[in-house]
Amino acid sequence: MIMTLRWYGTGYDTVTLKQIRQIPGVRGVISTLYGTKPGEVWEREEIKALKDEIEAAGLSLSGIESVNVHDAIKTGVPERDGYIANYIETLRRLGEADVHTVCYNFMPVFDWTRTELARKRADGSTVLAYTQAAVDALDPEKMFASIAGDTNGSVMPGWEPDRMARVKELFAMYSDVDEEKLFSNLVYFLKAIMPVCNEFDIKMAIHPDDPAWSVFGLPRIVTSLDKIKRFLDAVDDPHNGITFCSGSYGTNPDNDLPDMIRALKGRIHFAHVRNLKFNSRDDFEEAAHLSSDGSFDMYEIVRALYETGFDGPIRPDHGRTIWGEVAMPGYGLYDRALGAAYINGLWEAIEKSETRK
Ligand code: DNO
Repeated sequence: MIMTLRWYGTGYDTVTLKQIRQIPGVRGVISTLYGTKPGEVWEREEIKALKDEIEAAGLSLSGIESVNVHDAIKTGVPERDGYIANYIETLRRLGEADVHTVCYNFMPVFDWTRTELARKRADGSTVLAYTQAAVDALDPEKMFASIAGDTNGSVMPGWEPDRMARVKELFAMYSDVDEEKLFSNLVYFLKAIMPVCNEFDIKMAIHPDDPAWSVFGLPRIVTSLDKIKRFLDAVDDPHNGITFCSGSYGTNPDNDLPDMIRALKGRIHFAHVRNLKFNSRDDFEEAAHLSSDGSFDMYEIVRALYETGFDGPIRPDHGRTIWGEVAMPGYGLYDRALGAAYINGLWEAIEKSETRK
């Protein structure tokens, strides 16, 4: 595995490359051109500038999170073909720049959904949290306003204000898109992009729906092992793979995380490793990465990745906000650095105990 940290880019992130370089074992960053909009073709010069800046800091650009998919592709309207052509061109340019891992999602309207961005835990840290009751009671158009006050001035991925201003229009676009239609639109998209992925060895890593069930009645199709297997089989190419995000699949306690990792051997191209603490089935909060702080067995998760020969980029995921840091919720430096160190520790211990047998 290659240990990485997500980095939004100079001007967007409160964390610097210099700081990331000092986290033991972190070799690369996962980044994006944060200023681009879904559907745009990425400029070669901008890709190069991003890569050069990262490499000048002694790190590598280990993958892109995300090249976002335009709503026309997700909804399957006739304009999708033009947007798919743009997506293919962006992939070509990334391939030419030697980028081989691309994360994206196929969630309608909202990317990940949380109902609180700063829930206080007993240790005084603040974390992202989700309560189903809050979602049920909320008008989706007010979703953004309800959390906007806690973003610490950052633009949250998937929650860009101009996108949120169009929420009503977005819901209308998806009004006749059910799970089957969304699924076939995903398959159509993947079939179209596989040739360029093969040409440049680009591993596509779909991010799961978070939480792993329908919110506001919108369809969700990347939530469980059966559903993943269905779309991996529909486009049976090793470049069609997944981001294994423990915190997203883990929102549904019926998902056995280590078991899923084993079943998806070879098709996991990127790993997001984090822990959640369940207060009830309908209420969870993000915890420190350490197993005992939450509800997941992080040792078993990392062990399953190790045993299946996972060699792609991995990153600690959302951290708690601690030590007075002011950062994008979930994406501060301190707790993610602790997470990276912890995952590295688990990996080293597993590797040594396996190779010394
Ligand atoms: C949240 C992230 C997601 C993820 C996208 C991938 O923190 O895990 O925003 O990056 O869904 O496209």
